[in-house]
Amino acid sequence: MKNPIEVLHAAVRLPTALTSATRCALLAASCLALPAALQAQVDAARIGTADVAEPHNWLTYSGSYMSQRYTQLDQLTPANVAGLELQWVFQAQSLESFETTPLVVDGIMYLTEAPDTAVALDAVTGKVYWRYQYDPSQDSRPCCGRVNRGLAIRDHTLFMATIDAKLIAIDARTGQPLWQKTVADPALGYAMTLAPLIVKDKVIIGVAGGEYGIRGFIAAHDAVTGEELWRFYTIPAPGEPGAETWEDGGDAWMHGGASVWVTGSYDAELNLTYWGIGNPGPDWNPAQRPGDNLYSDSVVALDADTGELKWHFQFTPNDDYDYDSVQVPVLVDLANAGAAHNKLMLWGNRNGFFYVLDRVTGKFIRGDAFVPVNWASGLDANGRPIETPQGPEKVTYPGVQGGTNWYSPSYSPSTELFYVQAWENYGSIFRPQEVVYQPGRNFGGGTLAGPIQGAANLPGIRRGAINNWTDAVGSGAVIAIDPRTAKPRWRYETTDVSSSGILTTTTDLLFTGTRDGYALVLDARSGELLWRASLGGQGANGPMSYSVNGKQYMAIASGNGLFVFALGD
Ligand SMILES: [Ca+2]
Ligand SMILES: [Ca+2]
Repeated sequence: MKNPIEVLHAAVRLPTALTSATRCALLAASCLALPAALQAQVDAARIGTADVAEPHNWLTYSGSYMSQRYTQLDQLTPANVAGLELQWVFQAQSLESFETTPLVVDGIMYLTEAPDTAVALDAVTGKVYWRYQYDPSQDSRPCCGRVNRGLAIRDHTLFMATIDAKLIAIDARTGQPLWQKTVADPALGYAMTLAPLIVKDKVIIGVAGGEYGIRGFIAAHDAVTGEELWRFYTIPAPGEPGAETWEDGGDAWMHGGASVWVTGSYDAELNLTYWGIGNPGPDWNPAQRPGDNLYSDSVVALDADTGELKWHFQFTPNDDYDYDSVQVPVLVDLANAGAAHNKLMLWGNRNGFFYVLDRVTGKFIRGDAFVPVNWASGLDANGRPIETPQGPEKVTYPGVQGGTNWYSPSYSPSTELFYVQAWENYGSIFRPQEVVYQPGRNFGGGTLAGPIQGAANLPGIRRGAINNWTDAVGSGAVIAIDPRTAKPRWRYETTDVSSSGILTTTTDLLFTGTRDGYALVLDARSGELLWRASLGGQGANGPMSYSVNGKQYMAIASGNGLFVFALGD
């Protein structure tokens, strides 16, 4: 067997005169080496077909460009899933929120831990090959934790978007940084928390900071040089189409938020990349920004080569409630579902409504509430909400964290159902206040209250070690929705709301996590509980599946650990 240190040295071409110890120190990483498996190149074509051609790998954040979080791996079935056994655990060194979806390429797993550390592991044993820790600027000021949701890979390069708004390229074989580019100024509230999306020769990213009066954008960088190739501002400047939806006539558009903090999707045939856009700012005081505030709370379809806008659909015009529409655009090909063709987009929105859109044109096909909603009585024929504002000191449903949020839903082409983690019967009282824009300062424009005196007040997306949640402030459910009707097919109630994503399989399993520490497997057709394990920490990532040497694994986060399961030998 080859000495792993020698393999690693060959890869990075360190001067041979250095001692092994010096070499290890220079690498600022563990001295274990990656096996040769990574020599195979990951290109966009491979990402585009991975879900079908190589389901043993997980090459992009949502598992495929369609973002269905659905795997063709079929070793785990309803009949045997009760035999799952823990294989290994990765314990993050960071105690900040652990929201990464790992990538797996030919037996190597790549993940991130907060704030901006990339790690390469053996996907069979959990052994760490290398760690690359980037220390972000103290200027960074994320609203909601120093989160990182994962990496992108192209060729031998990993891409990480940092909390201080840098894009960093890392050599996947060694963990060595190759280049870094400043994307925006963290002192002004810009941050990045998403996993980048590779489309052809480009790395596509977006900026968070919707609570700090930023002007959001999506940008494509050259994957080799890091140079910015195009930038799409999510708020039009005066004179551009859509600028008329910022009716104040002043500078509201310059600080109007519309951030981008969850990874988009891509349709190679249309060459369109789809991204969900966050709330307008100030979050809770719409009186300071009259008009529909495009493209906040919208999905945009951009030409992947140029960044040109092809269409948009706005879910929540002139949002009062911080209903970021950053959810992953789930692309499905489904016949007889209301379009002249099969190309649809499904969306479980933070505003409490589920939508079916035509992804060629952006046209609304159907939609319905999937949780109790009172800010609107329904959707009109064009999908625009019929608003029913509740007024001062009244409870608005869903509350500020929404009917769902950033965590990934799933679609199964096998069951033809869409699955979403929902927060039900959960409300907030919104108290708007005038706020003056100050660079880098919070621009929320109001305060919030929970409706239940003495109960756990307005949960953050994260929580501490003790779970004091009660049903009085809302409950959670996994809901399966039929896209042909927009109606629920089944619900699986949980004792707490959840911030976990969902994975489905071709064998009709559904994997998810809960905030009270369980990993769950449900029957994707019926919602019946098939297996669960108490892992002791909040689930806040997207479970994913891969296989190595014919053995299927399922990885799910709980607390600050990644737990990897497979059938016992
Ligand atoms: Ca409004
Ligand atoms: Ca927000």
